[in-house]
Amino acid sequence: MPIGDSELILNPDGSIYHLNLLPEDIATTIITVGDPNRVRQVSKFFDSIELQKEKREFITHTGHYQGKRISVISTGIGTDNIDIVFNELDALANIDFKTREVKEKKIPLDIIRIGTSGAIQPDIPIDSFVLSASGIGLDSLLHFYDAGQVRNLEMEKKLNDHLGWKQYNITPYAVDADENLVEIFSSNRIQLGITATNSGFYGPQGRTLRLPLRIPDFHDKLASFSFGKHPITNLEMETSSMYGLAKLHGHRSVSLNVILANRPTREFSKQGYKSIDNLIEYALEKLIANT
Ligand code: R1P
Repeated sequence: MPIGDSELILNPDGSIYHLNLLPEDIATTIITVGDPNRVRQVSKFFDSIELQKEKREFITHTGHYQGKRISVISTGIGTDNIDIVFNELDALANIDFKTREVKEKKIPLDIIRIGTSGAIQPDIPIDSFVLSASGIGLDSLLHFYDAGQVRNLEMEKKLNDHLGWKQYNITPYAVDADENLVEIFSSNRIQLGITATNSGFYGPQGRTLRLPLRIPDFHDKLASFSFGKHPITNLEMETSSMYGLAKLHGHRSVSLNVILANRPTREFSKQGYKSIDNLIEYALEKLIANT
């Protein structure tokens, strides 16, 4: 059955609705960044750029870095945008836009997030790097998909028993990163941890400006959880849903973050752009050496 016009939405030029891209516009190795300005910050390292397209917050540059074709695309902020970006990237790779049928032979993508995040453990230095071995979703995105087979149900159970947040109608999900990509991007320069993702920056990450919060021990509960070798190291807004949607579609995904804020020590980076540059260079180097 062809996928209907209202479900797979194409623009008049045949490009996919939000990303504004044609199937040939993307590489099979894709770097995602939250901030649209960060696309330029990544592609400035490329040897050549063959394509630049954009619509809304979704900017894409495709080019070559040391012989490897790479696309870098901005997702904007949050898991709602990750839903759009990951579904549309998969459609570009695995749906025939002419027949509107899913292709028989699937093309797997490698999707690497280069993001920024706040640490919730006091000993994680500002400007250091964290690699998310797993993502914990305080957001609800994955609950809308039949995702039982890609979730880490053992971690979920332990976490939900530990948090006891059912009283607030919060039931986090957990998904692991792709194991091969974790290995590829690991080194003594990057700390492995569990990343908690939520659908907001202030209350949903335990920040108070003027509004009182509902969960008094939000950070303490998260920071005192560990599973296997790792504690929850950091909070941001994309990783859990990336891991879930990548696995469901048969793609590999890993999330790397620069720690710009340390929440327990109340510090914030004074050299954010430079530290992000350092993580971009680190990620590109690992990508070329190992994939
Ligand atoms: C919030 O300021 C944004 O920054 C972090 C959060 O996950 C959220 O998207 O990541 P990026 O810098 O990649 O956008």
